Amino acid sequence: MDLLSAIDAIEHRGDRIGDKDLSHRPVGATAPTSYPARVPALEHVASGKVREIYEVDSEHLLFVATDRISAYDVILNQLIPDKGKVLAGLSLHFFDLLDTPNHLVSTDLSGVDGLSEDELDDMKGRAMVVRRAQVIPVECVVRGYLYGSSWREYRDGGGPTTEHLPPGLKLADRLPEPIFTPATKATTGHDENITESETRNLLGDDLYEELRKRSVDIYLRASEHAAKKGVILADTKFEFGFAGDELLLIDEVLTPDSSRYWPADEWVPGRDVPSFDKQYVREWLDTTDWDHSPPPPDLPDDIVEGTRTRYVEAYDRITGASFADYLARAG
Ligand code: Q0Z
Repeated sequence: MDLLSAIDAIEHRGDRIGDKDLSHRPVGATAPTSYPARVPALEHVASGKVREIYEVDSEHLLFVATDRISAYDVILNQLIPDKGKVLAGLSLHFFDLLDTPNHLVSTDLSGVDGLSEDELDDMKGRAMVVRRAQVIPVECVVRGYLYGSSWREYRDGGGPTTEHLPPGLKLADRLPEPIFTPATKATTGHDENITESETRNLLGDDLYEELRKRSVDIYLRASEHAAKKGVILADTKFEFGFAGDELLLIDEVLTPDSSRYWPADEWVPGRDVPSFDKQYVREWLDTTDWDHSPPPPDLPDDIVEGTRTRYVEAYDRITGASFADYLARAG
């Protein structure tokens, strides 16, 4: 580890990411995509569990997907090599495919001043210059299948996400049509599902209708695309923002971190469905006696490698392209 990174690491030891207390985490290798991540030349704007945002100028941000991984809502101690590049590659694939107004400006970082060669090298394939938007404070969730928090609401007698659902559905059933089930970022760090009327009150009817229409339309197009590859897009979450009067799709799109992807041949209604990307690491974690509160156990090297392989397979399968080619093109 170089000296600057080491100093930076120590200075940021008390940092929190999202609402998680990460002070238990070792100050280890500190490439910009590891924890804690800082790019000294740029002002740091926000940290997510696995993403970082820096300021480029008043109208642009640098959006970086790190190799961090979370499981059971806890950030694990090990990085998954290339995971951030897989997620960035998937977002780029869908920005291109969907051709809907979005925040992407460029993956070429040569116009971002002050980045070192090491930082540029580390960010290749995982960073995007994006238009800075005013973020709409509602997570635009679309569900085509009954799972996760929506299943729990349904099973327990109903909740905000089940307002428009018929009776008699089973866990993981396909819904008669996709439903728009917005959520707000609660202060607990967990998203909180909100009803249609709560969302209309927050956004106004016009913006509500626009976001619902755009979100469901994107979900339908992406799920048709996934279905051709033998993949079910069970649900996904979009964020939107305004740049001037333009409504843009922002943030990551249709990545395994923002979506629930299932291998179609493993979908059995009435049963839990293994997630494409995280099932493998979860199954290893389940062999330990970890209670899902920090600190998590260290992942053995073979589990790190196996997890990386699954992310790369997810990229190849969902895009129909080759992650090796993506890396080669990214340089
Ligand atoms: C997205 C988030 C992350 C922490 C802010 N184009 C944009 N303009 C303005 N703000 C955002 C975006 Cl994408 C924005 N988030 C979510 C992402 C780390 C929080 F990488 N926060």
